[in-house]
Amino acid sequence: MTIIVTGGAGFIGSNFVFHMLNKYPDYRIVCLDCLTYAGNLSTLAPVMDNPNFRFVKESITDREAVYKLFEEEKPDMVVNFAAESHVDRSIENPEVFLDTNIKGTAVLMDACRKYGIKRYHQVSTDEVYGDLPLDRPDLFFTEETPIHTSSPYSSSKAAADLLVQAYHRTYGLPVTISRCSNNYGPYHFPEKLIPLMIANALNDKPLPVYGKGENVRDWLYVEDHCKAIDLIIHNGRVGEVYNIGGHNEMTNIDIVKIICKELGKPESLITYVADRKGHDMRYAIDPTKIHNELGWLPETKFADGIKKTIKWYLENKEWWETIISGEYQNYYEKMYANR
Ligand code: NAD
Ligand code: TDX
Repeated sequence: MTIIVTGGAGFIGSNFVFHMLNKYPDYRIVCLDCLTYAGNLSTLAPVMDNPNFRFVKESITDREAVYKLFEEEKPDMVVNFAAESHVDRSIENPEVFLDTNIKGTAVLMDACRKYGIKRYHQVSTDEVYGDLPLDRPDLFFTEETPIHTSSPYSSSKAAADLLVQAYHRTYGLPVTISRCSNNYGPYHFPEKLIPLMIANALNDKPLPVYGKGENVRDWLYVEDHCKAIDLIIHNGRVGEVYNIGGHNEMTNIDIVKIICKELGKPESLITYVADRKGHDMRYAIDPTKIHNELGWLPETKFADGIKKTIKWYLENKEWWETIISGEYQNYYEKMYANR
């Protein structure tokens, strides 16, 4: 079995590469990643010498490079994690989101059509469903919830999902789609809420909470997401969408307070800043389908997962300190200068 994992130098993709190489010692895992600001080759250092692993630095939007890779590797499956993934960046500059998230997905699927494939899996997000109101805790996203996006990021992911479904119906491509809630864990890029707050708190820097901090996200430990995708690509039904989430809804402000407590830092570091434009209020996944069909359940409780995550950031300072210097610093200063 040869699997092309795109975006494998990013947060979830790298965790998936580790999971697959560990669990399936006879699989060949080929990581296709063009190493944007969010991709980090040092993340993959532990598997670089593994004979079952190959890293290829190319963009999923480069048709020629993608076709060449398919000719060389003749993959059985493709799992597409590669994307521009940060909502705030999409609000600043949507264009690259359209290019990578939409066009890149089409190029990958064209390669799958041309060379044949057993499964194309699209890693999508709960953000394609839009948001839920805070005063209706009885409402959850199911696979039947209409697509109703808020940001350029989520719109580009929704467009990609629609293309995936179109390629299934029109060309009979054997696809699956998963829509997961917010992940957290090791190798999470420190522009996202949890790693940003950990890094800032450790540096005694202000903790910028958007708006009133009342927005709710449904947090899932990254390993649980990887296990769900593993189940879907092996046992999921072709043409289906599977929601992934662990019924772990929390407000942003509660998350930040937990991080302060775990690190022994004062809550006075919390700084309320201007809200994100078009900020989604609440995400909440109904994971009944993946539980009933594939027996998936999240294994990591938030109380344990956040401790493990904080421990990882304490033990891997070099990884994130390198990242928050350089180009990222310019982005950070620009993002927060006017808030
Ligand atoms: P990330 O930003 O950490 O990593 C993205 C990776 O894709 C990077 O390694 C980057 O170099 C690579 N990449 C970007 N553009 C590329 C291109 N044109 N060609 C090849 N590689 C490219 O993202 P993440 O948080 O790990 O998210 C991975 C996937 O999961 C994305 O598709 C995202 O939409 C989805 N998702 C993320 C979350 C979350 O909470 N992080 C939740 C649900 C779904
Ligand atoms: O500094 C911050 N302050 C703050 O209050 C940041 C970076 C975020 N926030 C808020 C915005 C959100 O309500 O925290 C919440 C989480 O923000 P992000 O970490 O940026 O994640 P989110 O916008 O929810 O999107 C994430 O989950 C779904 C991923 O980045 C997406 O790729 C995924 O599809």
